[in-house]
Amino acid sequence: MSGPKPAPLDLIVKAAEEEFNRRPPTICVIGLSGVGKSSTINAMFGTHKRVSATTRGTNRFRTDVFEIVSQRMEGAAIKCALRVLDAPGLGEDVSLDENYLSRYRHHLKDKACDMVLWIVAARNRALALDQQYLTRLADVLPNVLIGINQVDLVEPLNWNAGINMPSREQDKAVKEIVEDRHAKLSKCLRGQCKTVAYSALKYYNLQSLFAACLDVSPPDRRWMFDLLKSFSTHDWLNKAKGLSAAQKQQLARAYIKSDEKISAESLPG
Ligand SMILES: Nc1nc2c(ncn2[C@@H]2O[C@H](COP(=O)(O)OP(=O)(O)OP(=O)(O)O)[C@@H](O)[C@H]2O)c(=O)[nH]1
Ligand SMILES: [Mg+2]
Repeated sequence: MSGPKPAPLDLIVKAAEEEFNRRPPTICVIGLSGVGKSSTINAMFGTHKRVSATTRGTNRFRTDVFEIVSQRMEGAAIKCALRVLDAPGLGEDVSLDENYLSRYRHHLKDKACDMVLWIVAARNRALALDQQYLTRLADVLPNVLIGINQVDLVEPLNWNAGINMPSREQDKAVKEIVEDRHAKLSKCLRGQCKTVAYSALKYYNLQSLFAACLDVSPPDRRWMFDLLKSFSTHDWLNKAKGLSAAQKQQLARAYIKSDEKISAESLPG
């Protein structure tokens, strides 16, 4: 017995593009000022949101829609869209926080977001502000993931640039940080949540963050986020200063599964 005839590729592409137009996948990023919200979105999705090392990079509450041409599907490029809700970091100015919080609440309550990525900086151990904000938004935060960014800046600040990974000491510290932040932040939420440590700047562990984003997004929308992935193992390996081309290739092979193309048949019918 033969199954249904697979739809021709151009029909699948057309249907996918229509779905992106109708309701673009939407991610909301929240976190204190300068934790790397915009950098994280740029690293995962290849967008060009403004990043700043000094004063606020994102200068007002905004909903951006980015057009992204996905090359992830076998045999075809797809015109996709991504909606990002982003605000200048909370906690930057007490006179602005109430406004941002109520706007986040408004958007989240309307179920306009598929998922929320709550970002903290690995070196920040003063979590009271994040706890306060999480508690105030907890009832409208169903699909939330906690990201711990900037792990390259964890003490004793001896990032292993040769392999673009934390040093042994940093790795140990990062594990302690993940345990501590997870306990302190997840208790403010109403359900379970996952916590992932990474570095947007170094592309370190970005794949784990991305996979966790897929996990928390609604199952029927996961394929859309998956098509939007705009980084690969090479982005991480290319920043490893001490690896030979052969070593890079060997490592790339070990991680290649996560970079594999998506087949048209795996998209919903
Ligand atoms: N070392 C390091 N620096 C990072 C990382 N991610 C972001 N940064 C830096 O942190 C600074 C702030 O990054 P942004 O992405 O602008 O942070 P933001 O949270 O969007 O900031 P606001 O929009 O002002 O709230 C910039 O100088 C980035 O280059 C990281 O993983 N490691
Ligand atoms: Mg920003």
